[in-house]
Amino acid sequence: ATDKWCYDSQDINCGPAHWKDVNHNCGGENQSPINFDWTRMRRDQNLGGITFQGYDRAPPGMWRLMNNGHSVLVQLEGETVIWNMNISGGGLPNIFQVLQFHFHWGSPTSNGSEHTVGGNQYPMELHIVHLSVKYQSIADAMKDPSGLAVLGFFFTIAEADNPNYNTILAGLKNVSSEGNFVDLEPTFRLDSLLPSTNKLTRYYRYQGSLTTPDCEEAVIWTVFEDTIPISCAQLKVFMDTVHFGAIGETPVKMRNNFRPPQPLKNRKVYASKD
Ligand code: SG4
Ligand code: ZN
Repeated sequence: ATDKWCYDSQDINCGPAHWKDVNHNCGGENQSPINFDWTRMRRDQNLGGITFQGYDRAPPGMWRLMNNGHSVLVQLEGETVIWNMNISGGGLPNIFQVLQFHFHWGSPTSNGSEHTVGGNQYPMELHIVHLSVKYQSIADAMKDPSGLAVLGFFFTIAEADNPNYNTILAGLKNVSSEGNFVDLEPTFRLDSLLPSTNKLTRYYRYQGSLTTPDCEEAVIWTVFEDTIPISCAQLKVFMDTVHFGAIGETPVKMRNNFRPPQPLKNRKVYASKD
């Protein structure tokens, strides 16, 4: 076994088909992402609205934008618990604190979401990763099927730029290589990055995993139907500005950093009550 993995499906040494050799979790029974297929979903009347706490104010500290070699992520600096940004309700078994958010995208000629709906892929997908208040660290939470809650949002192409993404887009030039990071002015609210509907009541729910090795089956997934608008030009900034690989390595544009849908196997997928 090797610990090297990559997104290139053509690469038999490190591509997604090889991830189960990096960690056997990646060949497990509850892997993510999946395709959402209406014929295999059931509506659950207990899946009402999710309560978002602290999403509606600029955080009291810095957002840190980082290139981890697989994605760009934005992490809350310092003790996340004191930020008091969390989600609860909507059938979640606990309160889950915001840890970080990141993106998966495609190329100028192909879409790049991880989840798909009726076989259709979207241009980009946002993941907001939350940690159960039962745990102090992500490492502890990884052993519990309800340790993490990740919210997924799809992007759709719009004519106009989405100005709420300007701070992040402007920061990308500072995280061009793996390991780069930059602190962003914490002027934006997390909810400004989300779909502009005021009630996010339409979503899919299932039990799954992290979508990168070690593919731990510790995630309650919630993927929303309402989408986030972004312009082609803005999407191109992700595709052209950040790279796989550290400084000194041959820079390869970070594109197509998504895992393809995994078999549903014995799982049930639920649709929210609305
Ligand atoms: C991305 O590579 C994130 O940057 C990772 O965040 C994240 O890992 C990984 O995706 C898997 O998360 O929501 N797609 S996902 O299932 O959150 C973790 C970090 O490396 C552990 C911090
Ligand atoms: Zn992700």
